Amino acid sequence: SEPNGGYSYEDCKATADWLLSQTDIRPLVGIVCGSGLGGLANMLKDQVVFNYKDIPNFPQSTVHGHAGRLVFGTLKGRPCICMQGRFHIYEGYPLQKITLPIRIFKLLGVKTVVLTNAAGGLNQDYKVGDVMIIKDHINMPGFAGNNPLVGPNDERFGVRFPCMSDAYDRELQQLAMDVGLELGYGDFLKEGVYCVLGGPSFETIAECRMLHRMGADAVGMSTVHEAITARHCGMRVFALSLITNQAVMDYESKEKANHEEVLQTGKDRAMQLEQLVSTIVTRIEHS
Ligand code: 6GU
Repeated sequence: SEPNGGYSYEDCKATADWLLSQTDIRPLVGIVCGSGLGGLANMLKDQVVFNYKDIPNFPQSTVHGHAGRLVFGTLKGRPCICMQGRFHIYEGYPLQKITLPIRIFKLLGVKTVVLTNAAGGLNQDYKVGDVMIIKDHINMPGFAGNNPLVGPNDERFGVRFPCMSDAYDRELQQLAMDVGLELGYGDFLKEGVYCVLGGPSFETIAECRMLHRMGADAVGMSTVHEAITARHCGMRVFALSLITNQAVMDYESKEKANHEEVLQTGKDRAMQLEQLVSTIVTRIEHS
């Protein structure tokens, strides 16, 4: 293992080759299901399922609301892979462990990564149940040196200093907006900036106010590390946040952020999110 606690290219390759030996499905799209959004994986047909504990090198998932399964299958005939349950900083994993599945996606042949998450709304125009197309991110842990690419760089994955000004594919954002409007989701479809924090405590009122003034529209505890890792190794990235609760911004408010509300909002919007993501996936073109 590498000095940063990460995995070598050979480690990733061994896991990818093991998976490829277990299934004939060759996914072009990799989907990561956020908290309460695991239903996305259930849409796949002809499923080949692996529990994380049975996959060589794979970390285990510890959070309620995250299943811990890797699902291969097809979505309207398109070969896909779905992570049902992701890994988070607050579980105590190093960032290189959190992002290992993204590199495995790459070595499986995935071209486009679709990331989903549950997030708190900072933008005052957002309501619970809104779906935000992520157009950009603020990597707060990165400001303190916590970036998944810290450590020796293996050029077989990508360059030492990858560009992030085009992290979220603009064509896919437009496609998502088009699809969302066609499906009649215009009233709750937004686009904005996602800010990641380490968690697991939710933000204070002062922190929410600060993040909002910095330009963040939503706050969460995932996705950004995966997006960085995916862009580093040349995959296209599309990401969505389900606004599961309003971040508390004033001292008069009686609201309190909690995981139950996050999961409930996920359930309430599950059907529309599944429709949105599956329709987007079937319209992604791979040259
Ligand atoms: Cl309010 N904050 C964070 N950091 N993550 C969340 C959230 C809030 N709501 C859902 N996930």
